[in-house]
Amino acid sequence: MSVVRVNTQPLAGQKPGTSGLRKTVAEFSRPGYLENFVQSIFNALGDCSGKSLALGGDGRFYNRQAAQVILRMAAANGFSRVVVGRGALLSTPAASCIIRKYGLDGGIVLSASHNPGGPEGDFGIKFNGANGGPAPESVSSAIHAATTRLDHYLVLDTPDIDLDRLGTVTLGSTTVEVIDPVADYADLMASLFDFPRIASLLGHRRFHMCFDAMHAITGPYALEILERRLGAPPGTVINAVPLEDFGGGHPDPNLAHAGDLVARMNGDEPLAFGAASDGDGDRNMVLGSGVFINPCDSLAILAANATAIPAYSGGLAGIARSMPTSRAVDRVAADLGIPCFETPTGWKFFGNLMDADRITLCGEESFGTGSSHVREKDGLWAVLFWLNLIAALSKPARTILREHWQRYGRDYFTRHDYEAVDADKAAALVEAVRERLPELPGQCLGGHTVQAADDFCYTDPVDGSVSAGQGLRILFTDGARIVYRLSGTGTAGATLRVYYDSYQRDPALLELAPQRALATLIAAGDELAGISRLLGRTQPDVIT
Ligand code: G16
Repeated sequence: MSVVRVNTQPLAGQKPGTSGLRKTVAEFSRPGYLENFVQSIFNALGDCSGKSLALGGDGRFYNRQAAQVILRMAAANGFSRVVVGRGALLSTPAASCIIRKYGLDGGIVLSASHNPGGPEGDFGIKFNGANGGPAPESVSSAIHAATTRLDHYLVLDTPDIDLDRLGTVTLGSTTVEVIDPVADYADLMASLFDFPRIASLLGHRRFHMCFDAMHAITGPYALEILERRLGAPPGTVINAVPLEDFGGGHPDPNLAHAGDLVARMNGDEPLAFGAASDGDGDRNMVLGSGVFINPCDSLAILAANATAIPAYSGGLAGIARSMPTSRAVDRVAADLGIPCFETPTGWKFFGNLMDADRITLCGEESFGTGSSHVREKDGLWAVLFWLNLIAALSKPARTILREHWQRYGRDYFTRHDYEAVDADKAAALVEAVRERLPELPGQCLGGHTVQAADDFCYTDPVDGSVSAGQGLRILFTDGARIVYRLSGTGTAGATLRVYYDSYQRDPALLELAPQRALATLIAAGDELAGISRLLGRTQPDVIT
């Protein structure tokens, strides 16, 4: 077993996006592509000797091969310990849990999240730090800089190890521990929630639920927690076996892609509660009987009722949401008299606030909700939070939602995605709106008068780092808002995201369909940016 130094040269385009490096499998399989990026992570960390890592991924195509390469490279770079989930599996929140629980120096998570998988699909790799959270921008920039000046990588000349057997293997001077990917995470959940109470809800003859794991990583986690530990009837978890191509589906928990769940919710025996998670287990969608609970509302409701949950019974230090997320949670924070932070899109921005005990809960419109129990968003955690709430309040999810709107008013929200558009055209569209920002205040767009317009810039209150260019905000005098930004997670062309939200207090107008409630704003947003004209798209590809 010897360390081999392989000469290489920088490969273009290895700049981490919103959440690590996401590319097609074809791109990742190019000779040296994965190795270059992994070596750049290690170079950015400095001297790796004696350091420890967690390793695992969402099980998508190329996950196993990549894990073996990373283990050989970690050994060659001097890591003393790598903790890897059996089968090279770890959900994103479980990876965060393991980094924190075992006091590791960081972790590598193999995932392209909700993007499709398989040989024709996407792959991804992200680095998390010792706090268990996604690398902050400073670390991502250092990794990217390292990719541009790489001339060699190190790899141990050794065969693959058996990742399907629990136990310890030695690779050179590195100890590789293959652990159960589920147990630590399931124990953590049991420590946060009132499991006996949830078990009694799940055992109630009139409460039926379904969890759709979408053939992605949460299958084994949901089976262990919902069916084994909490006693939900067998079959509660559907699509529970992780598959390398997610069964040909798109592991994105929304109404468009979680078709099996939606069908069950609306079947002959309608369910009281439904939920789904994504490829790597960090996103969640929750449905009540006959209602979709928007992630922005979900965050607000969890915050408003947090003290009903054992882990949060002492109250919340503060709350944070990403900028495009509706301001529903701001109203709760104001009511509770706790701080509310507005961060750029990307879970990495919440880490500092949590580490400094400034926030307990946080969330994003992109189906992400979480708390300081780990440093990633956490799909199953959100589902358990809802179940605990339903049990503690003895009310169905739809009643909890409606009562929340009656008390706080409703923030109507929708996001329109224009996917795989020409990157230059998308950039030009955003630039054109940016140039118009100074002239917009006072103008009337679709019946809404602009109060302010800016390009969101965030100064981290903990370390003072500044993140500029985080999305264009058009704020209206009636409380409505339009946000334009380009996605940082797509792999084909560009994805333009346009977010619309408006506030409604009138009790008689709280139950409209969001597209209807926001119709004038949507027309104004299309008109202002010239979406149909410049992109040639008359309809968004995805509406959430
Ligand atoms: C990632 C990030 C999220 C972000 C989402 C969408 O989620 O962790 O913080 O909101 O991407 O980002 P964008 O709008 O730039 O595409 P995930 O679940 O894809 O890892």
